[in-house]
Amino acid sequence: MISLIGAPCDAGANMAGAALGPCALRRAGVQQGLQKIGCKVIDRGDLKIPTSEPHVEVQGYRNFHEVLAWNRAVYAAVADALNVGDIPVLLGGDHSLAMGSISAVAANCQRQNKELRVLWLDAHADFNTANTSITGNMHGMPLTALCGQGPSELTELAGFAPALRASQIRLLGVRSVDPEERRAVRRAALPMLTMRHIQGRGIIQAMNIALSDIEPGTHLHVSFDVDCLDPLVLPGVSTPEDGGLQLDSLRYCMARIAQTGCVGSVDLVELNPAADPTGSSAQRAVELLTVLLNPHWERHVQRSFDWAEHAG
Ligand code: Z70
Ligand code: MN
Ligand code: MN
Ligand code: MN
Repeated sequence: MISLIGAPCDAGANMAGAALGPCALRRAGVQQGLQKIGCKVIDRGDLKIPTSEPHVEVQGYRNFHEVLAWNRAVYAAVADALNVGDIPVLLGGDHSLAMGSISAVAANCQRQNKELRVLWLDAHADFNTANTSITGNMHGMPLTALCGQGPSELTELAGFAPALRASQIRLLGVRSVDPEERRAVRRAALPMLTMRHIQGRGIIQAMNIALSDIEPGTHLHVSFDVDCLDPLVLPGVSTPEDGGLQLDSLRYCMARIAQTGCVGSVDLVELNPAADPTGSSAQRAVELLTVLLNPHWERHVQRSFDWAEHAG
């Protein structure tokens, strides 16, 4: 069973709008789309947070209290879904929410003695701390917190820290890294397939590398920041970056990931419906999610393979 969990939060983002994501994804038919391909889906509705002191910056972390409150709520909801054996699909909301969702996944994997891998599809590396960030926006910081850097309220959501080692992460589609963030990425040896890598090797090779050493039985968490797509394909984001993935390429990535049979949890984040009033961005995001979660991925993969081979 797939558990849809809405988290209308944009406290971690650079502008308002991502909080409209869950509503727009439902309007684009996320539940029906997944049911149509044969998934059982329960929509658990939107999370709420207690009203906290708003808009306070704590040691360089903007809106710290709201972001923390959202992540505690996300942690609890994702943990509940995993406990009953569901596949949680977090409908964001901005990408700071991945601290809560992946912390819950890491705690669950630890209890069940399962390997955990995180595929992070994103234009950005999201590997800032307050010290390296130019903006203070916490959607640029979730991976550092998960790797144990930052305030203990964030790093210890799982009950232990770090929730993740850098070697468990694969970033895909990156093309915007801040200068100090780049140094941190290198220091941590964070595995990253940038757009330059993908354009150089081709998408087939890039996915071979990204998925090369996944053992059967691994829990695969896919953190899908929709700004990994080219803004011409998906304009509805808060931080568009040129030179992103084309629709066919990402469809192929999603099909290859589905083919592992290991997808155990998903974040769908950073959709900003206010930046695309046509609603086509939400529809594209939903369509890609249905490729990722398709229980009949064999046919999809064959079709995408045909395409990818011709594209070279
Ligand atoms: C920039 C920062 C970011 C997502 C934008 C942008 C980070 N590196 N992350 N959108 N998902 O402000 O730290
Ligand atoms: Mn992101
Ligand atoms: Mn991003
Ligand atoms: Mn963004």
